[in-house]
Amino acid sequence: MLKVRSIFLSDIHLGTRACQADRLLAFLRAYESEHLFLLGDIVDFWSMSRSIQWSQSQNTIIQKLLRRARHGERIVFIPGNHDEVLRDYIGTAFGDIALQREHVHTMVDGKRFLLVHGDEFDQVTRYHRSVAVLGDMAYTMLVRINIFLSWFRRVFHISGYWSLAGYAKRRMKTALQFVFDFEGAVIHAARERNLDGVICGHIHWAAIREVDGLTYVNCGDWVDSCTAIVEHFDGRLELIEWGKAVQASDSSAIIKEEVCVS
Ligand SMILES: [Mn+2]
Repeated sequence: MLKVRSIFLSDIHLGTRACQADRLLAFLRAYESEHLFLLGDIVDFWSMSRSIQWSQSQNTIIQKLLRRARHGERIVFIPGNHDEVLRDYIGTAFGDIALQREHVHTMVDGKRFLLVHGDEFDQVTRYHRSVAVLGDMAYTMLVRINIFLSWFRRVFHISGYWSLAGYAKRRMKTALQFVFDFEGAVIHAARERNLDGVICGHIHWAAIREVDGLTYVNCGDWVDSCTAIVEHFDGRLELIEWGKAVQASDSSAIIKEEVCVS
């Protein structure tokens, strides 16, 4: 078990077929922390209003998180747009997990980061809800096609990691400047509050990068890329690409998952 100071996770989308619960469980078994931040879209109530896909592994994730909180790991849950119904419970606790609208986290080196989900900075989600829901359904479809393609690539021994949803997002980003410059908007919010950076989720695109002198960090997601951010005890932030790390070793994982969630 690797001990880190903090773990940042977002966009797990429990309750959907695409949620990579087994991989997340493996990650949670590998990393232990003092602080664990859940930065939104942890439970996907949007998708569950269409159909619920809740597997045993997804239960185990909830149980593990509650147990970790009970045993002294500090867990803060900031709801996102897919779990916005939980925003009504801001200020209360779920087990030992504190629900907050946002949070300022002080790193070991004294730098202060704004923690948010990020949908409030995405003009489409904020002002064009029907477009956002449609986009969400298209994305779900893309992830499903990708599961099939991964299977196809494995069966025909095509090696290497490749993600259709990731590819589509990269193409969209260049074409549309990804919905009115999401990064710029969150960085602007952090700067206005005199903070050193921001850690968010929402766009399913993990990153650690400097933007205009501040640090932009995105946790990515657990439906496609399987990424997390950790803060080490020396203050170093690391992007863990669990999807790539286990791609070679768990060749049957996706198929197993298909069986267990359906
Ligand atoms: Mn979101």
